[in-house]
Amino acid sequence: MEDGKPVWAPHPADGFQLGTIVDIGADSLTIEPLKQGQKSFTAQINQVFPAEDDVNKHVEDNCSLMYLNEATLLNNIRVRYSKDKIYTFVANILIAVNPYYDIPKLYAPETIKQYRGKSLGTLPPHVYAIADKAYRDMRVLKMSQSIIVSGESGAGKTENTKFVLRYLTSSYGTGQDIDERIVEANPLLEAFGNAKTVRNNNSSRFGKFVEIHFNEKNAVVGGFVSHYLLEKSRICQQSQEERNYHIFYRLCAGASEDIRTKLHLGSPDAFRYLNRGCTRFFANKETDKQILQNRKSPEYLKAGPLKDPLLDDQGDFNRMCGAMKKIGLDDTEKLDLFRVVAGVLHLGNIDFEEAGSTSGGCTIRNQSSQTVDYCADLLGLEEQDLRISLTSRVMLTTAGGAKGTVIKVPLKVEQANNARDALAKAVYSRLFDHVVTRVNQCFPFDSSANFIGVLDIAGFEYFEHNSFEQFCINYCNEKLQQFFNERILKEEQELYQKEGLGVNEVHYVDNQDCIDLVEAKLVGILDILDEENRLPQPSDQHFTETVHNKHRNHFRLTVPRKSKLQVHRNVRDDEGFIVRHFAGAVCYETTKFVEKNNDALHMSLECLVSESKDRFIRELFENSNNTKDSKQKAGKLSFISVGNKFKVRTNVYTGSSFIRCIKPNLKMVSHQFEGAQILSQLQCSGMVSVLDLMQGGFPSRAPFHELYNMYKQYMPAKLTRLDPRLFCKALFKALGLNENDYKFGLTRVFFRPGKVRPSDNKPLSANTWGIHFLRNKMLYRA
Ligand code: AOV
Ligand code: MG
Repeated sequence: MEDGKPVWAPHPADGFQLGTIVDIGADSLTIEPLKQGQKSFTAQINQVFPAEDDVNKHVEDNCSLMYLNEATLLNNIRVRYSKDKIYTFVANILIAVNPYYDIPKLYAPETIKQYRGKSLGTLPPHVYAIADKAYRDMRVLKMSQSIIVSGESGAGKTENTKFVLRYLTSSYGTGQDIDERIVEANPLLEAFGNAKTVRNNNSSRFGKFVEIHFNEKNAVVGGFVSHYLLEKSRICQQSQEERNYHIFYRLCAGASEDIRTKLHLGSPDAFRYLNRGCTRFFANKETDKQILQNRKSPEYLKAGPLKDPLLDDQGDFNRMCGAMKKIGLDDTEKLDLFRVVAGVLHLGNIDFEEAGSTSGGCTIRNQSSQTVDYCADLLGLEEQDLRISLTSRVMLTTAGGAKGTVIKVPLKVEQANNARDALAKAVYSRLFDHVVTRVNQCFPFDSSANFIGVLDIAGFEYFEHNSFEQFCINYCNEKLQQFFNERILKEEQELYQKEGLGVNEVHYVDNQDCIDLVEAKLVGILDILDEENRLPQPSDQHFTETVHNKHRNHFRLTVPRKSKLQVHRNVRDDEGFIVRHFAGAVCYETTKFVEKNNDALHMSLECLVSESKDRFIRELFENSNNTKDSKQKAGKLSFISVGNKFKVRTNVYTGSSFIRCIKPNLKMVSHQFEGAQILSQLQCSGMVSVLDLMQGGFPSRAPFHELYNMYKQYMPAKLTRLDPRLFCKALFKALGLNENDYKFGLTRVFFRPGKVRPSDNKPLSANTWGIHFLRNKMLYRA
């Protein structure tokens, strides 16, 4: 960086602004902004970056810029985004900015055709290019591949995942039902597993790994979906302005009269599980005002004041039914699903009040009596049994040495509320498991040679209040980040070493300590929580204290009060802890951690539903066969198995690709690029470390034998007798390439950033011509 040359300096809203250096201090610089009329300011040296000569220029592969740093990356993405070019490569990693509107033709069938069989880099960056690379790698290497899609909530993970699935099935399917079904399974999964949140109107509240399986001839034969961690707490309660799972509202809004009567459905606001915390009516919208005025209108009765103007529950219901039909669900099966959904809604309306007697127990409130009736009917239970099981629990006692005596303990109002909610969560989450299992039956396959898997899990989350759900999600992301670090950063350095390039090591933050903090045996937070659950009187407070005691001076863990983050000061030290994640510090409030880790039903309720008269309900509970171990299953074990599953999955392949999704603004609108916010996502996702690595390294490379094969026909016969490495040396000499721009490894040649130029309109010098020619002739990424 020199005086007078343009640089990128920090800007609070845009991330960076252009300026020139006017004075150089010990560790700070004085910058004069390029924009007229703005005052000079000082900035830390390490936060100021060299800018490209032409800041309006954009490139498809960020690595072909001259200066690789967070500022030029942000600028490149910004310029591209303003031209509707939402995809950008950083070497093999695809960055995808959510456009929040449908860009014409971007995903059209013609576009799918264009990308078929094309090497990465020959066409503009696209999610299809990544999908095709995965496919070609699978075919050539005869090895399964994974595509890992990550990013914040609302960044576009699920949409891009769907584009990958559609691309692969339509390009490499057999044109049979199966192809369509793999795509059509999504609306069904989303109806039961997605919900409106403050960050995304269609937020996935579960993680999924979708595998598309291929036969020996590399044609699609079937699919398989694994799911992780459905957010259960949402079933009973949602935060302000958020909703429960879509299916609840859609059923109320879209079901036929006949079904509505059968399931005793009314407007959504009649149900406790839907009417607390959800989006209230937006009375400023004319159409909604009209609906509201006519409270007897069919629209009002169906949608009620919880109607969300941004969502079309009725239309979505019809689309979901269409998808169900396409994947082969018949009417009986459909009704089975709806019956359970309605059963959960009615269950939520059951209320308790203190019993008059001295027993300390409770009874069901009078008004709820019809509700109990409906609920029992829909779930195939005896009404009387349901009443008893909700208000008392059966326990095995060891008192007085008489081991195994069964006693019935009355429940207090609060306990009965918890029992009811636990039952609702158990029923709904088993239903979701069933939906996934059923979906998997729609695209069965006998044998497969390889598969391409796409991982779409909730991105890193931090809210004003963060609870157990965020803790689990962020732990998952921590593991994902570690995998990314290892795969991209470690492997890259190892390659340089193996090829003998003598490049300095690039430092990146290893997050193993953070993962250990969560999952280590005995002292990890998950184990401490499990241990708390086993105590006779578990409490969130005691759990929190134990966590702090066991990790007094842990770099990754602090007490809220000591935190520099103002917002967390009001959380008492025994009410939470702060974890320093790779993507930033998050304060978790531990109220309900114990309860959320232990969704287990008490024994009486478990028995009740597993002996339901309704075959479907019975099967939901039979199949999972975890009656004995439900406590463990509901908490740590099922979660660890998520971690383990994930570990196994990602370790199997050597082939994996990454798509980093970026959310351009918090308002969820098109054409708005909030630079600072985007910059922080790029930093969080490890992209900035990748750039550091690339800037000091050699992001473009080509194996000698490939160059040899490509060029031998143009070369004198004498040269072609050389071994490929020597041949390339001779070739590069002949082309007059500058020796500082490339390095010869043992098996391939590496290029410095910015030295493999994409085609632009400038006339090329003899020097750049050589590399330019190389680029167009070959796949320059190994
Ligand atoms: P997410 O999966 O990353 O969030 P989604 O894939 O659901 O985010 O995207 C959120 C919304 O952004 C979608 O419903 C679309 O309206 C819009 N969108 C995303 N990608 C595109 C695109 N390529 N073209 C047009 N619109 C798009 V989450 O599951 O909440 O972690 O929790
Ligand atoms: Mg999603």
